[in-house]
Amino acid sequence: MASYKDYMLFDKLPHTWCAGCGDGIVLQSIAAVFAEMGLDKHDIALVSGIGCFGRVDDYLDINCMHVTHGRALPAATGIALANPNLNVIVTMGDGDSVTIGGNHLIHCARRNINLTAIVANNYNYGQTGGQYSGTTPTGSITTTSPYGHIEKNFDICKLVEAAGATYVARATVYNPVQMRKLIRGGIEHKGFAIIECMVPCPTHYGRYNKQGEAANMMKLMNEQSVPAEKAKNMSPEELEGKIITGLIVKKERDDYYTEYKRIIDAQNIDK
Ligand SMILES: Cc1ncc(C[n+]2csc(CCOP(=O)(O)OP(=O)(O)O)c2C)c(N)n1
Ligand code: SF4
Repeated sequence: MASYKDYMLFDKLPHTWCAGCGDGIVLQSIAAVFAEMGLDKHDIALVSGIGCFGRVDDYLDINCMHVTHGRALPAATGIALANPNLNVIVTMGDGDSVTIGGNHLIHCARRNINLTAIVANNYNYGQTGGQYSGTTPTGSITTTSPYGHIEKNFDICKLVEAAGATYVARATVYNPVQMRKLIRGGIEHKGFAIIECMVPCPTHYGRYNKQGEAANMMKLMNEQSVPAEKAKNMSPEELEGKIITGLIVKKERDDYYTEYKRIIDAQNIDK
């Protein structure tokens, strides 16, 4: 039985993340799922964007590509279409995925590109000093909203569901067992899968919003969590400020490559 350690580059440690950062829990979860599934390293291609979470590829002993901020999804789309047999994983922060890269995200979901997007949502731009992003909750203090953020934040799962994603899930680092299960489900799913992983950034978001140390931030996340099944029977008012966790969407629809191949085959076009 493989171990998560088989997929890690331990000589690259110690990592660059701050003490208490949630990114390491997501990294370990990803490597553990590779091990659990017994994936051959050559069958995995991981594309990461820029940011604190974008550093996950530094510590993984698999094929990785580190691309520009907000552009991980188009790079991964190219890989998924060129070699449909690969397990294509994309790791992005909330800034990367739904702020600078939001356009790519909705079109990947709409097209149902066969890849697994893993988004570490820490409610801010961690690496550049804690500026607000598209997911920063209204009223939060960040370096660019010192009097409280006035904008309405994106709900990543609702956004991609509306755009056509066929697998949508969310977990917090308080519950890594659930996180692993959902990441595995995403990799096994054929089509666009996204797992939003809620992670604490104690250095910026936690500090500015007086949420205490990482352990406290994790406890808070757990208190705010509501299982997706239970949330179905709750009103929007009851769900205000809550984090809906678990599998939110899973449906079957041909992925982009399958649709494309069908047309090529039907018209007998020379490939
Ligand atoms: C095109 C471009 N714009 C801006 C930056 C500067 N930049 C680097 S990391 C980052 C924020 C990353 O935030 P997020 O994606 O949420 O990841 P986190 O650091 O929070 O994990 C920004 C704005 C950049 N590298 N490239
Ligand atoms: S700045 Fe925030 S997101 Fe970045 S490593 Fe530190 S705790 Fe993690």
